[in-house]
Amino acid sequence: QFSNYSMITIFIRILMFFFLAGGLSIGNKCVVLSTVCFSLMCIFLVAAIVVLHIKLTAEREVQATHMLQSSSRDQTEKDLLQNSFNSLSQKKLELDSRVKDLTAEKSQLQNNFNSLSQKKLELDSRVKDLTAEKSQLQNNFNSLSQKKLELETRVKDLTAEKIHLQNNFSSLSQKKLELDSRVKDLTAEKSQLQNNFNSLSQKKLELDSRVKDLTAEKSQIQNNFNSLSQKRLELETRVKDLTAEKSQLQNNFNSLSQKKLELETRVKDLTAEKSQLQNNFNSLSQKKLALERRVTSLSEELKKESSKQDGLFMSSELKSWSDSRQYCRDHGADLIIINTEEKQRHISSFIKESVWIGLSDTENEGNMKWVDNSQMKQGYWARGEPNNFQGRNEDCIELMPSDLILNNWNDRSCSEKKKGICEK
Ligand SMILES: [Ca+2]
Ligand SMILES: [Ca+2]
Repeated sequence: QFSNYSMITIFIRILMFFFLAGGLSIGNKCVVLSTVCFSLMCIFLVAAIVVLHIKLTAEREVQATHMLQSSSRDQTEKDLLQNSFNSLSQKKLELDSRVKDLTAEKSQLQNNFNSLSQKKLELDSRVKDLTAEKSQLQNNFNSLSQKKLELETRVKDLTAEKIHLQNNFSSLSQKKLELDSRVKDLTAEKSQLQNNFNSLSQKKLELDSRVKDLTAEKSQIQNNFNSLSQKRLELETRVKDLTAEKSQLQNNFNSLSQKKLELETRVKDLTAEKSQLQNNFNSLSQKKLALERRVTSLSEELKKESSKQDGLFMSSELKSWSDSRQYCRDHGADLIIINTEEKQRHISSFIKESVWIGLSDTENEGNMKWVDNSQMKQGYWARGEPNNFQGRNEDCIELMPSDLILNNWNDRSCSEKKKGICEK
């Protein structure tokens, strides 16, 4: 700075020298004055600069001192700051670590948040469903409450009914006990009745058998009754004729009575005549009976004659089966073969006694054969026949007209004596 001031002083002295030298050399007073003025101005200017410069220097020194002091203070602050900086760096590291941890934690929390959001959505959906379900359940609950009220009413009614039924049940139980007792008695009675029923059933079976026999007998009697009815009709005709005759006689008698009234004298004679007529009537009645017997015998003969026309006739005497057969053969015939129901009915209708027919099992026991050696196809056996009765050797067959028309054959011992019925 000192050199700077020296140089400026030297520069100003040089400039004053030149101006002074120039003014003197030229010799002009104005110019010398101007130069002097100018030189003075320069001097003042330089002085101002110097003063300013000194002032600035002083300020700079103060400032430097001040700066030194402040620099010392700054150093201390800097140390302090350095320490602070170090501790802050340490804290920053810790904070970085902390930030790192927090970032991881935040990431974890973000994931949790996402999953929770997902769950929340699901739960929202679930809540929606549950709300709908709850609404449905509320409706159900309302209807069930309604039903419950109805059921309570029903329960009340049923309870009353139950009490009523309980009473009925009690009385019925009492009655049941009585009925049980009654049932016991009835069971004993029933057992007794069952025994009675069994014995009656047995008797009924016996009676059934008896009824069957009686039915057969009745049928036979019916046939006899029919033939007697026929005879009765004939006799009724005869009686009718006789009644007419009697009526005629009655008329005669009436006219005679009339005449008797008119001719009392002739009464006696007429009475005698009447008596005579009565006798005549009696003898005529006798003759009528004789004629009826004659008619009957002629009918029998007529039947026999018609049988002869069929080629049928009876043997004349009682003989064994073989002798009867021989009788038929001697008359150009043989014992009869009955192989149709019609023939069985026809023969049973006019036979009056038991007769041999042309059937036997002489050759082979149980194998019934006709006299033409043909097998029997249809038998009209009486009840229980053929039976070889009581172990006897019954091999020849008889027809018994006293039995049923279609059940009147019987096996007999061939040596029994009977008439036979022959067929040409
Ligand atoms: Ca036999
Ligand atoms: Ca027998």
